[in-house]
Amino acid sequence: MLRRSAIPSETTAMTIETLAAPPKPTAQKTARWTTAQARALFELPFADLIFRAQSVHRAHFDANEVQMSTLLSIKTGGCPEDCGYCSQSAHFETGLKATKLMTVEAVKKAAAEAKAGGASRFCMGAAWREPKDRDLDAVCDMVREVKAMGLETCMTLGMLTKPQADRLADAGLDYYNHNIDTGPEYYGKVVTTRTLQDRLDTLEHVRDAGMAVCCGGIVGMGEERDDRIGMLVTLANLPVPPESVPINALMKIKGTPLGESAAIDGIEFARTIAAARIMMPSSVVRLSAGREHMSEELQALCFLAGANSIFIGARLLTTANPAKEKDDALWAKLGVRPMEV
Ligand code: SAM
Ligand code: DTB
Ligand code: SF4
Repeated sequence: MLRRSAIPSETTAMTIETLAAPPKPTAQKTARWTTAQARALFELPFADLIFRAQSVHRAHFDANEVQMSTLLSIKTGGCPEDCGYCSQSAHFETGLKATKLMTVEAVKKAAAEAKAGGASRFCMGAAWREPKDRDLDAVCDMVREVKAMGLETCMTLGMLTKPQADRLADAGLDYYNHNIDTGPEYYGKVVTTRTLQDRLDTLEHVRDAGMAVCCGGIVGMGEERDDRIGMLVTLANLPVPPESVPINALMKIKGTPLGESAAIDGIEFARTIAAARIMMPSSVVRLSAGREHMSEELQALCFLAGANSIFIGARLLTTANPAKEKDDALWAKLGVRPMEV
């Protein structure tokens, strides 16, 4: 039984149906979720948490539909940032070869393959602290070309100024991904070269430019449950919650400071997904990096917990993702259908 005092005040004594009411579409200054309220979700008996997450999920989405995106690293490695989980940081010896920005033609070819593989969105990532203005011309061409192929577009290029966000929006970019990575208390243990506030500033520029926000983080970096709670509370209390919330399970990279972190327990991972679903009812919650190391059963549990977005294709940015045949067999077993755009 959910402790009444632990439920957000405006939802106290409400039924599951009314709890699932969508958040206000306009910016909201007051916090939607307190830490105590979020912690109470994590502390629910598992069956109650999953039931509540499923109820919220079904009130907002077709529970058998999953949004499918494919990732491409358009500029790999040599990054000046020191994100302690990342294969692409120049601060660590990870054995990764740095590359230049891909050509628009090569990106178009990869996007065509992604579309043929069943993706409805193509996400392009660059190992930059922030894009240089001179790189934006090429990047905007990529957006226009990929969009013309009938795919939704997403980019993750690091921090953006407002004029850069405007240029990407004008080129037709649908989503911008920029993660907060972890909760405010653990943040300094993960990255020192940019602050959480820097990231929030970029998110504001993206939002103000009119693009949809994709923002989430990573679990399994040695953080405590309270840090996962802090991350979800920060996301849910953004002026407008992100349309897309990727929850990444750390892909451990040899040579990085966080590369030896203990893997997160599967039930705790599913709890994190369920809490994200309940706290951001109309957002798409992405079961992001880490599926390669998850059993079919854990992935199914995450879908039951309200995850409704994934990356398909055998590669993420620099690490592996399940092969198409393996994924297709799982979708057939679960009756999962791709979400229409
Ligand atoms: N360089 C840009 C930036 O960091 O803003 C964009 C690319 S970066 C690789 C995008 C996100 O991928 C990171 O913010 C992080 O949340 C996630 N990520 C990176 N390496 C990861 C790993 N080893 N395991 C899980 N997620 C990872
Ligand atoms: C996100 O949250 N996860 C994706 C995407 N946004 C750009 C990246 C995952 C990267 C996993 C590690 C790698 O392949 O290098
Ligand atoms: Fe660079 Fe992005 Fe990797 Fe951080 S996560 S080191 S910013 S590529």
